[in-house]
Amino acid sequence: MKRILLIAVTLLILSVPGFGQQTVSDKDLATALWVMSQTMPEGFTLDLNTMSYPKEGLIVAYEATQNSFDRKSLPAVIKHAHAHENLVGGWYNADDDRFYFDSSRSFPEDSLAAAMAFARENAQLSLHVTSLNINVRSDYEQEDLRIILDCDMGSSTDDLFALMMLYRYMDMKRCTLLGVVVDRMNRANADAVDVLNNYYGYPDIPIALERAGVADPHVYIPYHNMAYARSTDAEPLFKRSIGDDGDYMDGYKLYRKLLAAQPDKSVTIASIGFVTSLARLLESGPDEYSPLSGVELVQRKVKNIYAMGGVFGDSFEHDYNFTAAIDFSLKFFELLPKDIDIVFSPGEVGDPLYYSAAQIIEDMDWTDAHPIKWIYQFLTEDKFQKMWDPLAVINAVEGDDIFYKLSPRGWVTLTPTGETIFREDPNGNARYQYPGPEGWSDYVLKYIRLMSIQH
Ligand SMILES: [Ca+2]
Repeated sequence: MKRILLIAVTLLILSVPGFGQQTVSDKDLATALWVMSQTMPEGFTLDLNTMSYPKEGLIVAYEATQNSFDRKSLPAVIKHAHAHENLVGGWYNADDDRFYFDSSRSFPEDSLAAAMAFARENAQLSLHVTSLNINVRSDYEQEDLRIILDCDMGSSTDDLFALMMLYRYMDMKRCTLLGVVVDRMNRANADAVDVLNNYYGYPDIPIALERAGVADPHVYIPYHNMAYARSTDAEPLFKRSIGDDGDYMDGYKLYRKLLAAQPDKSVTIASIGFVTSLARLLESGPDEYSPLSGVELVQRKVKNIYAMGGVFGDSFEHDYNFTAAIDFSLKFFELLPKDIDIVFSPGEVGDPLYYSAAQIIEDMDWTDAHPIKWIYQFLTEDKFQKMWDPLAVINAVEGDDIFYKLSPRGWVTLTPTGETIFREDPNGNARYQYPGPEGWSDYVLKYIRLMSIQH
């Protein structure tokens, strides 16, 4: 009977719009919050100003109210909330079967970097994204992560999102993007990367182009003209650092230049396209940047490789990235030093990550002139492209086994017909990502979307 009464009190309090704390005593509020904890196992955020549940916001708890999990703790939580943002969060922790209360702060959803910095200052494990209803981990180690992105920009749109995620990770100081190798032969594809570098605020990141790679790869979505988009006044829509007369280094040359300048075993390569530039790097000899051969340089400087590619599950479809340039790929597999870890994100893992054109345009509605949005508005219909490439970037930055599981260690060999064959061995250098369980793809897609809405 008492419980029913409490619920009634809570519902009464919450059902009156604008029923502010002036008219609800802190004692009643504590009662209401306690009832909510008993009846809302999914958790809640309550704005004490309006007595309503916010529909948006990155919610971060204050460290000061950490470990408030019983009814006695509520007055202190409410007091702290009144002195700060008047926001109280509640969440159930299945690990210890307790419901925790926090005084919280809300950041705009496009301010992830600021919210993340605050969460880390406050020793929080995660922050809550209200509109997407997901929690994002904030207790990561701040590593000195140095990444080279090797992409086939210009064929599929997932490369755009992989690069976008790297800029966002840099906003959060989670990595340094040393350079972008465009493993495609048309300079327009490098110009597109130049546009993205500028758009996302990193105009000086070096870009290189492959000039002896795959001659005529299949293009799923042609967007190489994005770099030359013009407004109705015929003005260039997007800024570039490298003008039409400017030049790009060869892919393998930029690899050599960047690797030579880095500490030993410090560079992560995210390979989300062909491996032609990597093969040419491994075949290269000493030059003005390093007296080492390509193999020696990679062995000394590279820490690990995260590659989108490979087929290890039940699918009979051969991988695209390796088969499109099989001779280069065979060379890459042959020459890659065996002590360098390589993690594959097979196509089937990314297959459920469908980010629709309509959703992309909506998520980027905060600006008119956006290079990725422009592609979806003017160059392509929805071709049901999946977000395969961001997985390799996410794994590279977030760490192994965080965004679901990797296989045991083993060795991967590539056959001349493009099959990737995995042989388990605890001493092997290779692992591959397993397809996620139910709900996983929904989470990952929302995570990518969260990055899209940042600005
Ligand atoms: Ca790609």
